[in-house]
Formats: sequence, C-alpha cells, structure tokens
Amino acid sequence: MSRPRFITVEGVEGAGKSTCMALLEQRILARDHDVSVTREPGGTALGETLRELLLGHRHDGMGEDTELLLMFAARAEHLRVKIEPALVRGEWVLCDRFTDATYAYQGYGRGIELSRIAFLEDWVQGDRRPDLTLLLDLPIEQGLQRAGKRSAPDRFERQTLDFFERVRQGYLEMAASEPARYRVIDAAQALEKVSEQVVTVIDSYLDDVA
Ligand code: Z5A
Repeated sequence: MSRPRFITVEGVEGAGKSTCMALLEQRILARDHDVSVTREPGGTALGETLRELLLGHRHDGMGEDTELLLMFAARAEHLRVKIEPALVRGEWVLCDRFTDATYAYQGYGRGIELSRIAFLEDWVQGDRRPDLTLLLDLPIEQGLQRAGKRSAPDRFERQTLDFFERVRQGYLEMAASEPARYRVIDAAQALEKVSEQVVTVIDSYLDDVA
C-alpha cells in the first residue's frame, strides 16, 4: 500500500471547507485508508485553547507578530502530538487549513514579510509539507454572505473586504506557483457542482498514488 498522504483544504471564509472535508474523508476511507481528520488553528487540547485566544475577542488588540507566533505555536504542538504520529501509524491526515493559511492571512492579509513566515515554517515543520492542497476559491462577498448566516463574527471575520481580497489573491498566487500540489476548486457554484469537482480531484489523486 502507498505511503500515507497529508492533505489540506484552504480557502477564504465560508468557502465550504467543512463540506469538502467530509467528502474527502469519505472518498479516502472508501479506498481502505485510515484517516485522521483535524484542523488549524487547533487539533490538540493546547491548540484548541490557542484557537479560542486567536479567534475570540478577549485579545482584540493582539499584535500581528503575536498572532503569527501563536499560529505556529499551535502548529508545532499539532505536528508533534497529532499529525506526525498519525502519519507514522500509516493514517492519511486531512487538515482543515495549515501553513498556507498563515501565508494568506498573516502574510498577504496582515502584511508580514513572507520570508519571516518561511523561516518559521522551516523551523517548526522541518521538511513536512502537504502532499495535496485543495483551494476552494470564490468571490469574497459570496463567502462572507454564506458565513454570515451562521453566527457572531470572530476576530478574523471582522476584517475589511480589502483584507479578505488580499487573502484570496494570496491563495491564488500560491496555487499558481505550486501547480503540482494545488488543485483550485470553483467554490462559487452550487453545492452539488462543488462536490463533483472535489470528488473528481480526490479520486484522480487516489488513482495516481495507488
Ligand atoms: N487562520 C489564520 O489567520 N492563520 C492560520 O495560520 C490559520 C487560520 C490556520 C479560523 O479558521 C480562522 O483562522 C480563519 C483564518 C484564520 N478566519 N477566517 N476568516 P476556520 O477555518 O475555522 O474558519 P473559517 O474560514 O471561518 O471557516 P468557515 O467559515 O467555517 O468556512 P468553511 O468551512 O469554508 O465554510 P462551511 O462551514 O463549509 O460553509 C459555510 C456555509 O455556507 C454553510 O452554511 C454551508 O452550508 C454553506 N455552503 C457551503 N458551500 C456552499 C455552496 N456551494 N453553495 C451554497 N452554500 C454553501
């Protein structure tokens, strides 16, 4: 059997990542691979506590560097406690957001130099990078409209449209620069059309690595 793969799902707010994650898990399980499903920020007890600090409003004035370092602190723990052990056990790992989100939000969005993020990426992750990344892309207004139907906005959801536009363009730039890893899904379409694209991508990936 082929080595376990590390797959991430990225996109702006309300892109439909949760739905996509469930579908990916189903398709991978159908090929008899064990799957560990997780998310960032979070995925461990400490990571989930950091997530509350990062997303909640208790620390609304948090500095940009503090935010960046907390993302990577959560990630270091996530890799140590969950992701690496799962891969060693032979499980595929499916993660809702990973370091590309840091490049997109803290880098392109907040304006932190990408080279600083790359330094932390190398430090915290060593050689670990996702094998495959699905980017769910859609216009910002459409995503915010979908997400807005749910609950009170978190610390990120309160950002301006300009911020989210930079995040979206950042993701598209990363996808263009790494076509072998990225698959861009048109997430503006109706749910069943988005699901069809996701199934096509993951089934063909599973065929390729079989
Ligand atoms: N963040 C960061 O800054 N740096 C980092 O390094 C990391 C994260 C890792 C939390 O992430 C925040 O952390 C995130 C970036 C930052 N903030 N923002 N923005 P998160 O992933 O937990 O939070 P999120 O982006 O807010 O997730 P989300 O809003 O839950 O998005 P989603 O999972 O993509 O959406 P969804 O729940 O699947 O769908 C949203 C709604 O739309 C739902 O009602 C669906 O039924 C509906 N939907 C989904 N697809 C469709 C279609 N195709 N048509 C119609 N309706 C649809």
